[in-house]
Amino acid sequence: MDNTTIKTLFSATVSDNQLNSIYNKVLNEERITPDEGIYLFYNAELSHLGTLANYIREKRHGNKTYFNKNFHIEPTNICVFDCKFCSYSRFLREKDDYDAWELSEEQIYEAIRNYEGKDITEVHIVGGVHPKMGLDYFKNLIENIKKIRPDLHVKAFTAVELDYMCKKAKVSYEEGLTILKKAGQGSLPGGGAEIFDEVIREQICKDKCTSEQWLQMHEAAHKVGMPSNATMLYGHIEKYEHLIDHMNRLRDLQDKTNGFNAFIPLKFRNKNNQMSDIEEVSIIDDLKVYAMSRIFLDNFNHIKAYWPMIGRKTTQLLLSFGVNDIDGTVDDSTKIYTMAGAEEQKPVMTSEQMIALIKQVGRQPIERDSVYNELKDYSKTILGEF
Ligand code: V47
Ligand code: SF4
Repeated sequence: MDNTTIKTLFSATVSDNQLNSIYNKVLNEERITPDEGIYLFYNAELSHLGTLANYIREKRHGNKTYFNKNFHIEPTNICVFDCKFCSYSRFLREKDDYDAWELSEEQIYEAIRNYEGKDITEVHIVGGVHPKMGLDYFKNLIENIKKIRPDLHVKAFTAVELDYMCKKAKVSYEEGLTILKKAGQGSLPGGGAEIFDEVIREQICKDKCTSEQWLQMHEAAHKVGMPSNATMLYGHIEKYEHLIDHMNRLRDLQDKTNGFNAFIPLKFRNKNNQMSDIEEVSIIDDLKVYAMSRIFLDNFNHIKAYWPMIGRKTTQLLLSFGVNDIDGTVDDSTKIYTMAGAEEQKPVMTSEQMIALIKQVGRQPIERDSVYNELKDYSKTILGEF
């Protein structure tokens, strides 16, 4: 639907003047304020949010839907921190637990070698914050990974891991990131952001880096030339006001640096963690949060649905609620969500399956690299041909 048709439809059917004026702002590509964002969250119908988010998505990207060919390495789930929502981490004293792990360097190199000859383009490395794995260790690790596979883009370490490494090594964020960049790191993933509101953060993850530090780390990364993503953990004890505050802090930083590639809302999963008494939110809330992020974050190019967490069917629906990126093939190489009870207990999709998932809902599958250069358009490919 074009802009004028949507405006006519809304003005004929929506009696709330405030809503109508916010809708018009969005359709005129004017930035909405945090108060207007909160108003939409509480008062707009889901179908209206979907229409607006889809309008923005199609204006920017048409039907294009990006994915990449990637896998994850999680060096350890031993972690010095104790985030209440985390189902995955184990303390050092629990090292002998059957589900605690610490990969050796050799095991990590072996994992890279296993992809020899395969057209994978990215390795995503994140894990627990292990007290013995520091900046030197990871610098060396990345250098060796790049020796084995120089073409692989290394997307690595959340701001939480980086903050710990830099503090331990007594270097500034910029110095630490420059060392890792020289070793071959290409970008940062968006994890560790959770919810920036300090009162909520205190309750769900009080001992790891602060919101301010998370934002400073990403600002420093953008300054040294490493792009990054940003996440938001929704669907637990936060309110809509906190989601808008979170996105507003990101929008402000993006105005300053333009270094964020994608925004990724992450749905809280409640299995096997200290917040298991909290019910997971419904799919209606999922659609709403994604649509609102497309509407509010006018300076983020890409909104990503991370399918291993949200599931394949919801990912397909989200392609009409603002999402234009569905992450990668993953190859069953991450445990963060399987341990937290996500539907995807074996997260692996072949590229054929990713293409089919995108095509089934009438979108155009485009393979991208880690910084969104387009590698291949699969819209004309007959499934089964490759
Ligand atoms: O920061 C942990 C989240 C994040 C749970 O940048 C949970 O491309 C829900 O950030 N329920 C790490 N979420 C993963 C991450 C990520 C994933 C995929 C792609 C990218 C990217 C980044 O996982 C953590 C935390 O917010 N998380 N436990 C849970 N129970
Ligand atoms: Fe550690 Fe990350 Fe889990 Fe927090 S979310 S306990 S920092 S592994």
